[in-house]
Amino acid sequence: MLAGCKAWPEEFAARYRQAGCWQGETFSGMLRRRAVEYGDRIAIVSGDGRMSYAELDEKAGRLASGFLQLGIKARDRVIVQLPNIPQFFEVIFALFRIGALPVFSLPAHRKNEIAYLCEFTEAAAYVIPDTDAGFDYRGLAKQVRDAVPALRHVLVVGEPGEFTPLADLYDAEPMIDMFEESDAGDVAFLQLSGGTTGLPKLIPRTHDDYIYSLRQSAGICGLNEYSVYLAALPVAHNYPLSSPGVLGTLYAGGKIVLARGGSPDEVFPLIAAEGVTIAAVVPPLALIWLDAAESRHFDLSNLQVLQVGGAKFIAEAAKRVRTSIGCKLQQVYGMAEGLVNYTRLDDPEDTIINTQGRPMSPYDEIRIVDDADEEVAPGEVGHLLTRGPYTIRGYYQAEDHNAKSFTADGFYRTGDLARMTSDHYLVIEGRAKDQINRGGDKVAAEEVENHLLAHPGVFDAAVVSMPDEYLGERTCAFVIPYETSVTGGELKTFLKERGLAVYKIPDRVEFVDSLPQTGVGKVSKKMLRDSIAEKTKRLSKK
Ligand code: J2J
Repeated sequence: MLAGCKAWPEEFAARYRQAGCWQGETFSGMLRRRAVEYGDRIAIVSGDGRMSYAELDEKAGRLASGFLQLGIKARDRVIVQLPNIPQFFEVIFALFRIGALPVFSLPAHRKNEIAYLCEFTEAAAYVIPDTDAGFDYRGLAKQVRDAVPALRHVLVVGEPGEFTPLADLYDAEPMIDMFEESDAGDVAFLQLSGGTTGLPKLIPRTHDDYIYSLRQSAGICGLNEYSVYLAALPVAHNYPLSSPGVLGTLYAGGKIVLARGGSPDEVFPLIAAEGVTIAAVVPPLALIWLDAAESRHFDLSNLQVLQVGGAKFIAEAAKRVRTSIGCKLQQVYGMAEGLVNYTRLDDPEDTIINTQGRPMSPYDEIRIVDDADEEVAPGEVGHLLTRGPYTIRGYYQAEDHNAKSFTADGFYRTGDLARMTSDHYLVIEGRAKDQINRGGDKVAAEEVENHLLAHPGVFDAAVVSMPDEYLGERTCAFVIPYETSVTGGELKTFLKERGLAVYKIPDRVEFVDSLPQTGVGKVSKKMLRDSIAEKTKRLSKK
C-alpha cells in the first residue's frame, strides 16, 4: 500500500475478495482486455474525432513509454487537470500502465488548489491543456512552478509555451519491458474530497475497490457495449468518472461522448447524433435541460436514463424528467470517499422521485446515528455512517483528521443527515458538515474563512450556505471588519487574486459587528444560516 494510506483490515479484505468484489484486476489490465475484446469499437467521441478501444490502448502504451523516459516512475504522483478531451484518458491510462498515480483536479481549480496539491503530493508532473474555456492554463502553471520549484515537469496538451508538449511523449522508444505491473490491491490514484477543512483532503482509491464500484455501477445502470454515455460534467469529478461515468462505460465496452459544456444547444444535438443512451447531470443543469426540453423541440428519443446527483434534486423537478425529457430518472447519491447509492431503473415512480437511492453493493454497511453515535429509531433522521468494499478507511496522509472522520471500527462519517425508508432507501435530509454544496460544487467553509482572515481588513469571518432557487445553495460570508472600510467587492477580488477557484468565492458578503455564538462559545452557523435565509426571503418578496 502507498505510504500514508490506510488499508482495509485483513479480515475485511479477505471477505471482499472471497465475495468476488475485489477480483485482482488493474486499470491497465482492464483497458488491455477491452482492447482485445472490443478492438475496433469506438471508445471515445469528441470534437477531435473518434477513438477506438485499440487506439486508446495503443496511445496509452506509447505515452506510458514517454512518461518513463521523462523519469516518471511507479508511485510518482502526477496532477491531471484536463477538461473533457480524449487526452484525459490517454494520460490516465498511461500513468496506470507505469504504476504512477493520477491526482485528479478540476478544471476550475486555480493556483491555491494546484500549488497545494503539487506540494502535498510531492508531484513529479502537472498535465494541463494550453487553454480551455477562455482560460490560459500555462499562466497558471507558471504561478504554480514559482510557488513549488520541486515540480519537475509541466506537460501541455496543445501549444506548450515554455513547457513540454505532451505530444512529444508519444514518440518515445517503446519501453514495454520496463513496465512494472501494479498490484490491484494498491492505490491507483488520488481523488479530491469535497472537503470540510482548511485544506482539501485526498482520497486514495485502489484498483480493486474502484473497479468493483465500476462493475456494480455499470450493472445497476444497465450499461453494455451498446451503451452511449454523455459526459457533460468535468470527467475528473468522481460522479462522471465512476457512477458509472466514463470509466464505467469503458468497463462495459460502451461509447463515451465528450461534451465541453452542458448547455442544451451543445449537448442535445449530440444526444441525437451519437445515440446517447445515458447522461449524468447535477440538479442545476437538470433544471436547464428540463426548461429547454419543455420550451423547444429537440429529439431526445435515444436517451433512456438521466442521472441526477451530487446535490439534492427536489421532488417537483424530479417529477418533470419523465414527462419533459421522456426518459427514466435515476437519482444518485454518492461521494468520492466511496459509498454510492442509486435508485434502480425499475423502481416505482414514487421511490425514484422521493429518495436518493440505495447502496450499490450488498456489502455496503449503513448506520444512521445520533450525536452520541447511537443508532436512531428506524425512519428517524441521523448522521449517516458507512463502511464497505469501496469506501476508504482513511484519507491520504491525514492521521489526525482520520481520527475524526472515521469511527474506531472503520465507518466513514459522511457528514450527511439521512433517514432510511422501510424498504432501505436513503433520503438525504441535510448536512452536519461545515460545507456548502453549490449545485454539486463543494465548498469547505473553513478554507474560505482562512482566506478571508488573511485580508488585513477582516477581523473575523464565518461562511455559510444560503438557499438558492437554482443552485440549491450559494455561499454567504459573514465578516466582522476592522474599522477600515473594506467592501464585499474588494474581498471577492482579494480571494480571486489569492488564486482561489471561482466557485469558492462567496456569492454574498454580509458585514456584521459580531457573530452569534452557541452555548459552548462556538460560532453558531445555524443562526447565521437562518438569518441570511430570512433576509433573502424578505428581499425577494419586496
Ligand atoms: C444530496 N446530496 C448529495 C444527492 C451527493 C456519485 C454522485 C455524487 C458524487 C458526489 C459522487 C447527493 N443528494 N443526490 O462522488 O460518485 C452530497 C453529499 C455527499 C457529497 C459528496 C458520486 N449526491 N451529495 O457528489 O465527493 O453531501 O461526490 O456527502 O463531490 O455530496 O460529494 P462528492
